[in-house]
Amino acid sequence: MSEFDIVVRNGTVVTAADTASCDVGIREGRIVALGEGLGQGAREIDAGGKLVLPGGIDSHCHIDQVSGMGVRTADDFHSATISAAFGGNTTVIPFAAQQRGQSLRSVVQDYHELATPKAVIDYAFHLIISDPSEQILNQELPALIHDGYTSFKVFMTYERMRLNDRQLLDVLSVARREGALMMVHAENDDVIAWISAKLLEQGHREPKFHAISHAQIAESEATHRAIRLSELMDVPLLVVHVSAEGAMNEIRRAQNAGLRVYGETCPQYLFLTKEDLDLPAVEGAKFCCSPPPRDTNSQAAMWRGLKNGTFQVFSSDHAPYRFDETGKLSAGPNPSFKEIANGLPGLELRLPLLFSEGVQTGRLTVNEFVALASTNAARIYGLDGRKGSIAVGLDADLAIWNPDRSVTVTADMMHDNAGYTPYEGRTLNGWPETVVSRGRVIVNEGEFSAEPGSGDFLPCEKPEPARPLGRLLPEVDPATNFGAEIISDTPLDTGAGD
Ligand code: DUC
Ligand code: ZN
Ligand code: ZN
Repeated sequence: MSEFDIVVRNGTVVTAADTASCDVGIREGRIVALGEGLGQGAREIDAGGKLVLPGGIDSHCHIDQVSGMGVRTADDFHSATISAAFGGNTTVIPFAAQQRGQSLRSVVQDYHELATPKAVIDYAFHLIISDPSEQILNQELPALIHDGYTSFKVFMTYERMRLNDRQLLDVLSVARREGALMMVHAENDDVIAWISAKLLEQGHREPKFHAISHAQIAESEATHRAIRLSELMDVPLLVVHVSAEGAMNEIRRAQNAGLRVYGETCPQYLFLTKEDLDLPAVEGAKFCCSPPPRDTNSQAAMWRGLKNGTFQVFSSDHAPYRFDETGKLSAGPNPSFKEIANGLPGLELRLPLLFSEGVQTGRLTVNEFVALASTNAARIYGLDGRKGSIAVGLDADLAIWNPDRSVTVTADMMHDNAGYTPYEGRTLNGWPETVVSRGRVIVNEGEFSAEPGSGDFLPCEKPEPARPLGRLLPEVDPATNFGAEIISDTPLDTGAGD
């Protein structure tokens, strides 16, 4: 009888910390041995000349979700997780997104019903909170955090989703009290609306004006404001999909001041620019996302932020819409830039793009790549007891990369439902050829094998303990009844009816 279910032999095993030539022994879905000359496996995988990396964790993707603009994304949990697997991922963290008026608990239930029968790799959920009523903040959200939904995204823009500053404070105070992590889409809604109105008044409708309306200053101002609000509450904050230097510098300054502010950027801000939105007819709609791609200086800044640690997370923000009446053109064949669903596909190419242009060019070490691809997200979102590294006891989630394989990207190769890729025609150097999810070889030689519904839900641990009260705020003053205690420990009165 074999000692292991699988042995991955002769590869170079890379974690965020170390690089070693050794074999990986897998039994019952977990890594049980690392070492030289391991005993026989029932299945042997020769990884000679290859890199054995932890499976990627794409911690920001929108799957089967109605977006901020009211359009459903193109993938279900089957197509999205297959696409993710082909891109070297073994975990995704999409959103259970609340529309106003909905119970968060029932939203979560709905997303489980979408994911359970279809997902082929493991998944957790972030929440999206668009309606922070007292019921949500005092009852549903604390209970859900307790049940393993320990991070949530809020929006400072989008008519249907945005929260005002007072609501952001309400939500932050729950994050503090319950030990959850708030992620923020930071763009100043009024700035975008004001510029958009001026552009439309002057007859400017084309997709390229999307990038102009989402001015960089709208992003840096909102990033600054979100950081200051989280500082007031002394809770961690993660600023998602940072696109430009101004916002990045706000994050860096906060980190230098000792605040627990994390940053995330995405492939579209490294590989695309606003010029991509300026295509004939409405072709530029394929590249409309928020924040928009900027310019080559911004791309260089994002690479710097990945290298110097300002960004801990590199995610896809996968939000695919077909280029037809179900998606990008749902408002008609000639929509104004305000009517184009925001978002791009990215689950499958996130890691090949970063590997090719990061590791192969020398911008990043392969260990830094692993940190950005997987390890940091596992730690930040409370999955590191199972995911994000290669170590005895962790789930056997591996991506075996051939650094010598070059692939020229075409839409036909993609496994998502977008029908196009923003990275068409690019040649990428290095490719994840074999993917192992909890000890199952799900991708090999371009073939896929895993049953719909074989992915597991992953409850997340609380990310990090709250710091003692009163560091930034005064202790409660009995005369005024004001202070840190008030903010964090009393049930909320959101002032509804004010
Ligand atoms: N912007 C978002 O906020 N989410 C999905 C995609 C996008 O462009
Ligand atoms: Zn967003
Ligand atoms: Zn998003």
